[in-house]
Amino acid sequence: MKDFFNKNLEDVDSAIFNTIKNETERQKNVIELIPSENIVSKAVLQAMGSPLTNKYSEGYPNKRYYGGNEFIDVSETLAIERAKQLFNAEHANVQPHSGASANIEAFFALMQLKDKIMGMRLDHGGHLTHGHPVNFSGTFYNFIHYSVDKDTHLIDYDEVRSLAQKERPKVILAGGSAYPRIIDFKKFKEIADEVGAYFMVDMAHIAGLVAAGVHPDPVPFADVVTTTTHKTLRGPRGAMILSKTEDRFDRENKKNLAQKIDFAVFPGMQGGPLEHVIAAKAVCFLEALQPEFKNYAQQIVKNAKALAARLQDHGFKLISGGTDNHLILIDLQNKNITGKEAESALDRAGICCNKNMIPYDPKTPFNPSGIRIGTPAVTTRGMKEDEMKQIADWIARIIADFKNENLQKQVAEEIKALNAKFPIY
Ligand code: DSN
Repeated sequence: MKDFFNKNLEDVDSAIFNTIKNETERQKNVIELIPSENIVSKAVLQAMGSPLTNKYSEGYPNKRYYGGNEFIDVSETLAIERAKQLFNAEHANVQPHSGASANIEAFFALMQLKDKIMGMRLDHGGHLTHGHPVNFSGTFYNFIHYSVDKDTHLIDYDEVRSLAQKERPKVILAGGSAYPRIIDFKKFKEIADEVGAYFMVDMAHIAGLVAAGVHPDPVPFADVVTTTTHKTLRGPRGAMILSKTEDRFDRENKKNLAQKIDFAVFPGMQGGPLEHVIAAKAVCFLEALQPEFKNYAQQIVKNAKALAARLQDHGFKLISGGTDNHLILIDLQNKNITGKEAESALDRAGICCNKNMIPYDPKTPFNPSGIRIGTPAVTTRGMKEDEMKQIADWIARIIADFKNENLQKQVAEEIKALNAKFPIY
């Protein structure tokens, strides 16, 4: 038995070994433009692939339901303290397994079943967990959705205000997964205050930009902020919840807001935390606290702007006319190709992106009119504005002739040559 545990993966399970090898090769060879993906450091990988996965540690540092947690407590405490330092937050819970879990837990802490909450429509840039009817959020809570303006594609804060005044929600939620522009969190907070609502932000997409100060910070304004840790923040797949300590609307309760959040995560929604991932989150936060991370996040935005500008030179229509952050939403209606066709043609050429609904899309989620691209992963590889122009040129060539498989193969080879200059792992 002892020998079994000391064998390498290659010798124990060649199928999984080869799959990991193939996937790593794929990541090396493609231009990764899915804006929610990134490439973690070796240090993050090492923390994730560690024996910390063996440990049960239900509870919180120094308040566990299992013994033997003296080292796990060190790691989780470091993750909490670094998260608080990075975002200047009063409270951090680093246990949520995913962004969806973090949102469930935040809702559970703030609301009763069927309470009213306002969020952005999914097809206007919101998120499935922001009240879509097929999701728990749309089933358990009474979601009211705000839209983006039909012409500018920007959040219409006047609409948000009048909807909030009419509906008097318990929570107003900002943030999303396909909104390419700055979100005015101060304005949202003013509206929340006017109607006596909690203000919650899901900053999953922009957390790295916020950490580096290249996107306005929601933390000073929001009661609760959820985020994943694996997008622009460039950490392991997982999430966390930041919050204020005090509950502005419930000072009589024995629990303050920070305690309500912790209680909603465990024992409310989750069991044993993934301590190997929490250790990797701690590493990610340490990396994000370094001055180099600021340069990285600035370059993400510069790259997105360069990519957007060159795509526009090629006649692409961009939702909202451009980008302020890491992502670009392309309206393909003038290119006679659907999002689905574009995604698979680009995929065959080695450019990964995802089909996406655009605001007021006449098509369906399975075959929408847009694609969503972004620059976090290519920026991690070290690519800059010149490479963004090259990528835009490839996208334009592929889309203009999307059935041409020879062209796709040729571009895939050109991409491999470029990627060889920007190695990962
Ligand atoms: N799946 C994530 C994204 O791609 O934006 C959001 O959950």
